[in-house]
Amino acid sequence: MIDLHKYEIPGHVSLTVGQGGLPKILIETASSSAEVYLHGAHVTHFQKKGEPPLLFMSAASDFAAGKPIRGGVPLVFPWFGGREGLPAHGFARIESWQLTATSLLPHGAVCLHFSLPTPEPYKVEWIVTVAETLSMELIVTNIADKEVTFETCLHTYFQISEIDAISITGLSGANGLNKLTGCDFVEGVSPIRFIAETEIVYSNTTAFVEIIDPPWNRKTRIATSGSNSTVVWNPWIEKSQRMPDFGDGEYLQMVCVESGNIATNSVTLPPSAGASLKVELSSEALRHEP
Ligand code: TA6
Repeated sequence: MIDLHKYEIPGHVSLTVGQGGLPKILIETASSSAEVYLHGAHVTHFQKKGEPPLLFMSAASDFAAGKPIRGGVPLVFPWFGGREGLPAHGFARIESWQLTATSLLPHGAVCLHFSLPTPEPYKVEWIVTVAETLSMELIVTNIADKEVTFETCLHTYFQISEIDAISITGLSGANGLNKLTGCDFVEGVSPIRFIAETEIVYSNTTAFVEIIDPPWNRKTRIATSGSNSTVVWNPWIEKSQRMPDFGDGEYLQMVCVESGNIATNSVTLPPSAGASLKVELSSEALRHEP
């Protein structure tokens, strides 16, 4: 067992035992705090000082080998969705990752590097930077001698005041596929609001998306690079009741805005080539109170 304590940075990075006895990394900066489990290299918490948490975590989540954590930022790789006889959303989020480096950057940001001990054909690196914002980058390199095709997605769960109070902007004009009806459509100009179970995959879209949360006076921006797909998901009542690792009423306090490359935006890499998916989460007040 590698001695992980060598990666600690006093006052900024510490290692502890989290839920389910899983190793957890605590990060503190002048403006924020965060938590990352080695299980799935899963960011489970990010909160700016003086604000509610930015990420949602289910109180019913599993924290166990072989099971995904429900909330935070599940790392979806190398496929999105279900595969017969295989783990949904790929294996990356249920594998134990290696912490390979930690550093304190100028201006006080904390940077963590992880790698996924996968067999060929992939080399997979994950970089999490905690500051006033939360930046996450997934770098996949093809180390085989033939091309590979895969999907990636940061399946981010956002904490919100109330599902019927928020709206989502930034996807106007994007090509949407409603996964519940199977219908393709072009997103209109009005902000997206939620009145029922919602699962939409937007393709060929690189615009930043914002979650507008008036009761919390908060605007959360999801800015990306290397992402061509966005998924917007809320399970609503019935699906929430069917998920054992999710509270029946928790759909009221969360929304998923997921960034990556799925379906028609899957990634194909020739030998030795690499691809980067980067997401930066930031928040600001909607109204600057006098
Ligand atoms: O991103 C939406 C989705 O594909 C939904 O179909 C729902 O299954 C969600 O992901 C959560 O998937 P999970 O495997 O984490 O339960």
